[in-house]
Amino acid sequence: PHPIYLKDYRPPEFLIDQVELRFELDPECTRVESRLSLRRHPAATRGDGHLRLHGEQLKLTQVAIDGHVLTPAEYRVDGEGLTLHRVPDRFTLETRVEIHPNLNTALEGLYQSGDLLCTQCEAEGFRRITYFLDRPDVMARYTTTLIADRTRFPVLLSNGNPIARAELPDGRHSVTWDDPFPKPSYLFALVAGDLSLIEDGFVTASGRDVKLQIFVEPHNLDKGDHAMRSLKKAMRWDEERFGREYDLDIYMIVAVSHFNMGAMENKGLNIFNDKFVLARPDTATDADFDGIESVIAHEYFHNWTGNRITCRDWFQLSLKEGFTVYRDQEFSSDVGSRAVKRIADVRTLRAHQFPEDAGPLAHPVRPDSYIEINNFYTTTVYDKGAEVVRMQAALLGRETFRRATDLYFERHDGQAVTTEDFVRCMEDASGRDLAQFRRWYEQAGTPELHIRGEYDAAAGTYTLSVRQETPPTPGQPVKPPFHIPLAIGLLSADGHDLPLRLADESEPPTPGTRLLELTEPEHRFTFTGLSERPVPSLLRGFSAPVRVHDDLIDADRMFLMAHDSDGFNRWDAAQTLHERLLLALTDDAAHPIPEDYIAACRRALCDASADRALLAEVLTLPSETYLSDRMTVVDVDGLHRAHRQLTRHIGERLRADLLAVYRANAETGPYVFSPEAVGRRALKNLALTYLVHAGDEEGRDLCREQFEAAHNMTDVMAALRLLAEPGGVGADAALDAFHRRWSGESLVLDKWFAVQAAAPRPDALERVMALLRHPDYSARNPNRVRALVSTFSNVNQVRFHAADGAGYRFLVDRVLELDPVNPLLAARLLKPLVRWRRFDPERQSLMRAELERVLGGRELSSDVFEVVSKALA
Ligand code: HT7
Ligand code: ZN
Repeated sequence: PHPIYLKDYRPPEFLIDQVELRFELDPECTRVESRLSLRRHPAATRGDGHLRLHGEQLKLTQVAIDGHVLTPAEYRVDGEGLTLHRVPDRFTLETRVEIHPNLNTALEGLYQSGDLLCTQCEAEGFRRITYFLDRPDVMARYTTTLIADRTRFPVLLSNGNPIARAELPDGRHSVTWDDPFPKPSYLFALVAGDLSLIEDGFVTASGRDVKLQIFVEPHNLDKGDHAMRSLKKAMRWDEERFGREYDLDIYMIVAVSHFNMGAMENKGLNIFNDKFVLARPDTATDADFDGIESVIAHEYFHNWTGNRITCRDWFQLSLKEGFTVYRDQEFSSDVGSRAVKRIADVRTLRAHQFPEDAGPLAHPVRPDSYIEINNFYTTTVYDKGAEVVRMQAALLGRETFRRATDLYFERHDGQAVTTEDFVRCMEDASGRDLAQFRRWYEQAGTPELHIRGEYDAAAGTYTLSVRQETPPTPGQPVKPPFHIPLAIGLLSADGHDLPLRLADESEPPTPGTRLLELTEPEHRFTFTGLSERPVPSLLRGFSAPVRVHDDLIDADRMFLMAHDSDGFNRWDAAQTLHERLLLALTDDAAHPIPEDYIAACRRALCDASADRALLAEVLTLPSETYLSDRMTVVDVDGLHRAHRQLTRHIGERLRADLLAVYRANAETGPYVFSPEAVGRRALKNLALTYLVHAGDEEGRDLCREQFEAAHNMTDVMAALRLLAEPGGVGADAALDAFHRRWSGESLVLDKWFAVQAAAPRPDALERVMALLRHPDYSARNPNRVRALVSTFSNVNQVRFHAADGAGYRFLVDRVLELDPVNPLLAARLLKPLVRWRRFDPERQSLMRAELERVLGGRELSSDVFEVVSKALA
């Protein structure tokens, strides 16, 4: 496999205006006829006169130009496509191919999921359906006719609006769909099968009626209401917040059980991993309800950020993904709690993106090369990409940012563009120069801010000195400074925000948050008029994706934890306290656990006025995986021991308060999914976790009762997770009862697999290996593989990194087995091994040997090859 470079981008030599597709659908052998209207790109440099179309795993049965059937001498087929020798400047190309959806285990192109047929074309799956210019800067209008057996496939869906239906002889029927919006091939979709329909409607701001349809397999008909509510909320929000209205008369969502990622934004016909559609209070947790709301919103928002305006090439992936993640984050903040949403997003960023940015797979938000594009659907492109948009929104201010996005939508509607085009809209609407800001798209690595504060009592000033530096990343040894928005506040001794007046300012500032801009390697900001030493609240709301090293003392952090007007920073102060203590306990189990720390936790726990969800976040200890990123050499066993020790200590010391909080937040009525109710359950289950870890008898009884009596999956899973822990009494009985109760409910069974994979019992790996042989396990279902294999290797850090290397061997065996079946999934499974250099020498050599074993495997996919070769480089 060879890399593809951004610098080599050239516009396509041909454009395709119109696509007519005809599918005779059959899982064993589907026939695809395509009719393309091609014309030479007006601006393209004339090449060798040949036309190369992408195509993989297709059996070509006929090819014709302008009605003239070609002889084999007039074209060439190889593993990557079809070359037509000498073509006219404008012509119609007809091809006929055969494909085999039932053999398509990679789940790219047209494949079978259970009894359904469906497609996944992003990024390069369309070339597995027909010969095409399968690149996002070729945008065409599609008309699609689907023909299939009426009994097996009563529902036939594609993009756009249905324009014709017909009954055919021999029990078949056909439906023709027309999509009036030009789109790149990665947004093409079709679905065929026996599906039940949940239907609703939406009237747009301008008064148009849109039909909303969610298709699910018949036994899931009672699990689509939350998805429908979420969709309508998202549609209204996008009108109000971004002025974006839906454009077709029909919006369809289909839930399928075999899907490589979360969902796909195909024009007018979203295809979803059923995990992000199906929910009933007794089958789905609050986290699942939350995930559905945000993924439904995310895919809907793509209609403007991705579909109407798409990417010129795949290096620009963050243009649509970063911006759309930003939009879905803002949606969730507006319909829920802003601080809690920000905390969840920053947790993800710190736990996944920061390590990626510090490891061998680090790449810029706009990468400049790739071997396999599937490997670049990363947390850097998505989540750091969203942070880059968020920083521009902060620098411009809310109203100017809205003007800038309006300009972007108006200027580029119907086009395939670049992140550069996006930034230019930000500049043109604001009049600001973002030249230096562009480095966020170009330079990988997480900047580190070193911040020192100095109070001068005589002058009444407080000076912040800020220095930035960014560690080297592969191919980028030295980095000029970033343009960083740094939001700060200064707190008085009584916990109020002080006015922040810089030395040369005359305007009286209002108390609150102030946005400083860092552009140089070092800055000094002097604030005046301060009669007492303030406590600084730095990087409020996490205003930039950076690591901060400050000179605060623990007392300052406890003060911020109690008083900061910025909810995010109250949480962050608590996290730093937990983290410092956990790392100290990792080094030395006898390290004292300070009384004032316990008192601060008690104050937070008993703060009846605060948002319960925020309290639960404040009192949740950082995960072992996150903490391992904070150590120079990861001490797997020490971290696990310290985590247990501190959890137990808090459980013992706060026992009475935890029991009171548990009881005060007990579920009383039917399940409600509201920020308030979710917060109550989160705090209650956190209290239960501390109690059970402390070995408290009453806590254990409450846990067993909750497992047996709860009517919602959030509470059932919280209890089951604790029962499945090492020493959990009755774990096997509880797991068996759960399995019996939910056999046949695939998404609930995923939870059953995951809870066992995550439990850090000494025999965890043996149990996971036994589960591989369970009749409900299937390597063909990505959700099941993720539930068992990814949960074990990513969540169960102490057992995955067992000193004998058995966890590593287990993972690599799975990767080698899966690579020929589903390379995209196999490559993603490898992620926990990529950080091998962070461990002790013994583990390093075990991990490296396993990575080398992968490289030694015959016929690796480009997906797996790229990850392993970069990890070892
Ligand atoms: N845009 C979608 C990406 C996606 C995808 C990419 C590669 C292979 C399979 C895939 N399924 C979905 C998802 C999104 O970000 O909305
Ligand atoms: Zn997306």
